[in-house]
Amino acid sequence: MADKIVYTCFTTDVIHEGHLNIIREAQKYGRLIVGCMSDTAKIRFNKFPTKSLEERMQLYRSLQGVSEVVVQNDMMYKDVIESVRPDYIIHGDNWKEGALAHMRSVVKEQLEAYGGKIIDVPYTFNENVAKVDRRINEKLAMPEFRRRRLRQLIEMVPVVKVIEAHSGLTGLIAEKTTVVDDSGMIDQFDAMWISSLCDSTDRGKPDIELVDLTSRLRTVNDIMEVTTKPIILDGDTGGLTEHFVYNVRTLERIGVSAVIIEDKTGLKKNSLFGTEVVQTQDTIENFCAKISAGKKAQLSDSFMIIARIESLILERGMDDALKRASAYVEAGADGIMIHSRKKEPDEIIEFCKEFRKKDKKTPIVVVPTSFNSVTEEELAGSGVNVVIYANQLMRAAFPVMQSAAESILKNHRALEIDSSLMPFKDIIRLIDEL
Ligand code: SPV
Ligand code: MG
Repeated sequence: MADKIVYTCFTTDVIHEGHLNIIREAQKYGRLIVGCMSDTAKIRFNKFPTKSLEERMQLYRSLQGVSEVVVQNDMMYKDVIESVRPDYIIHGDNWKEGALAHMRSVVKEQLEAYGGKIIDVPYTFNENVAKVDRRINEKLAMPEFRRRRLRQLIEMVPVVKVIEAHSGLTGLIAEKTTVVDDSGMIDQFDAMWISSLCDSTDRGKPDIELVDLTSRLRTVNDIMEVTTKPIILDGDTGGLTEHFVYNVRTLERIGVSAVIIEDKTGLKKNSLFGTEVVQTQDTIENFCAKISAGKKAQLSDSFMIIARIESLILERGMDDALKRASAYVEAGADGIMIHSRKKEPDEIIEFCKEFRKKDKKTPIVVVPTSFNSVTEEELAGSGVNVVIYANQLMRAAFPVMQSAAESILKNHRALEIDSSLMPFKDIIRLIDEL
């Protein structure tokens, strides 16, 4: 037994009874090596680090019964299985279900190739363990933590994936949805977009800056109450510069990570209408002044003001878009959003490549609603840092709600539609109770 190697991987920032139990059990089989999941891999599990990799390794090393700590970069254990060649991998039996079950089967196959074995120990679930998890989430939801998380993510992952949320419930979907993707990796969204289009539509109002910031903040607050992920607010035109400076302060104080403002003026219409409606682009000078004033008003280092360029939407050409991008960065913008309503991503890719020739660093944000065939990988390869799925949750919900209403009206009862509806007990599983 003494020469056998037992391996376990920890993704945690705080040790609780469950981890201690794993260590205790592991020692019955041999010498325990603990893997410390890297930040990038941990994020894909929806476990944003509150401690650095070094701090986590230090924490694991300090535990009695741990003989060595190594970094695990691959969530599917490939790197450590090759380097450590453990005789046993020990894990809580919670990995027999959900997205983790896939990971277990990949690990099992790799181990069995050379005669290694999995040890499943009953997952420790009690009030203390739940409290530790809750505390981590509460910490992550604090304004200081949440606000800086977007900048951290931009540094940590190849592309930050953002999904629209317009209510507490859609916030929970953004927060908790975890899948095994086509490449066999576990994945989740990194951040949330509070779209002016969806926030207005949810109130039955047009997307013309009619819903004021006070109302928008209600949505932000509803989402913040039940989530930890960073928030990017669609700030429309940013309004009057004299108002924008106050709004920057408000947003950073409550923990919003970024506001995106677009270079339009007058009555704003949604960009997806393009040139079918009258839309006026702001002058470079005015918009730069707005960006600079916002940056000057800002108190924290982490809040981002991202400048959105409407030149391609308004068919003003690539040169205008690129000229504006440089000017906005010069004025202090922390990022550039370039928008297009073309079906193909070509003009977006061209913009990114041209922009990156001169500017390697400033984050680029895109919203692939129309050019939706392009993959995150292709966009990242062209220099994009943040991809926003700006309205899909609302568009998914609306037709289903409408057909439920029609079915009840047609049949004068709810029986016919019931089999297409999610039982409420499944919906409320998303909702945490204290
Ligand atoms: C929004 O989601 O409100 C946006 C993105 O501004 S778009 O609708 O594509 O203009
Ligand atoms: Mg908008």
